[in-house]
Amino acid sequence: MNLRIGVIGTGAIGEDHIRRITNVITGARVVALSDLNVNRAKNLAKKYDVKFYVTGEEVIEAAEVDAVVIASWDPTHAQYVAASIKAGKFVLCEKPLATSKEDCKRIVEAELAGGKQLVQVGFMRRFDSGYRQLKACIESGEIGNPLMLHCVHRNPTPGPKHTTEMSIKNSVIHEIDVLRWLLGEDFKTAQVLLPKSSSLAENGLRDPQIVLLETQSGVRIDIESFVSCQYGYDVQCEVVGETGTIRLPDPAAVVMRSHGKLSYEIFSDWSDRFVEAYNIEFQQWVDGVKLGVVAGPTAWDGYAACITADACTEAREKGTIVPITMPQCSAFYGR
Ligand code: NAD
Ligand code: ISE
Repeated sequence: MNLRIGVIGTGAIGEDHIRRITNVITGARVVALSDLNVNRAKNLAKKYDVKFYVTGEEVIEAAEVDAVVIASWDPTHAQYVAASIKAGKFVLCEKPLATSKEDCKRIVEAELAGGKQLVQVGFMRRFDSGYRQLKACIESGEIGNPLMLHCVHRNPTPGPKHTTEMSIKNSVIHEIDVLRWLLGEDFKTAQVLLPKSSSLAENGLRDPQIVLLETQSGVRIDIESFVSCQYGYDVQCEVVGETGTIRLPDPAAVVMRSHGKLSYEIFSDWSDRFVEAYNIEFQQWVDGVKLGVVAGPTAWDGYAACITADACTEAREKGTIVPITMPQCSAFYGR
């Protein structure tokens, strides 16, 4: 039987997820949706023949909704995740789980109190085949222990309300999660360097930024965040180990020789670059929910990422290296 899904937030990725659930993956269908932008949401409800609700809470409480997808703006996530836990429904919340570690902590506590894991966070890079190959290679021991990671996360242009803080909490949070998963350890310090800002970064945005993280075992990581790089969507990750290095592959693309140049296309946004990862993420989420389990990044992972992102914000504001204190993870989350 199809899992009946309610979607909250039908902007860029919300619409993409509706299309994915309807046309790409199996075993689920969208039955309800909601968005502050009523006209857009009603049009989508009509297009996909699903019920429109005025509020996200109504979607969560609707009797015909088995599970919830949250794809509204970052600051709205915490309230909808909390409501989903209260309603006892499985929920896939786009990253970040919340915009502060305090909100994440409340979510973790509510889930623990309910005694059942219900929350998955949309850290879809864990499902990307390139990152999976990196993880398998690290775990095989082929390059020895990882010592340093050099990472790049570039977007052509930022969203209209993008802030200096969001470059980390909304964007670099992907690296924070996927590197924690890749290396299997938490971070112990954070520092943020602010190079000369691009003249194309508007409204006082500090862009690029360099995030420096140190893991508990001493691996050093540098992440360049550049949300107004203009030329394309570009995600890079190189792991330097004791006996070799490995690098995240670029997505397969046609190599062109033309007009005296050798070239291949660079994607322009995340929806193309990580399309396979989103598809796998959703298929595995649906399959897991049907078995009554969360098969991806948990609320604890969302909490750990937010603790690290908050430390980065503090480090940027203070201009210092900030220690990261990670609370003891409950056995409930399997660690
Ligand atoms: P968007 O602005 O295109 O869409 C967000 C939608 O949320 C808008 O239509 C807005 O009207 C709606 N909204 C805002 N507040 C709401 C509320 N209280 N209730 C219901 N709807 C509300 O943004 P987007 O790019 O689609 O991003 C949406 C979310 O997905 C963000 O949290 C973002 O961080 C995340 N995201 C994740 C990825 C990824 O790679 N995993 C990629 C893009 C976006
Ligand atoms: C966006 O919300 C995403 O999650 C994208 O993956 C990321 O590259 C972008 O910077 C964010 O704004």
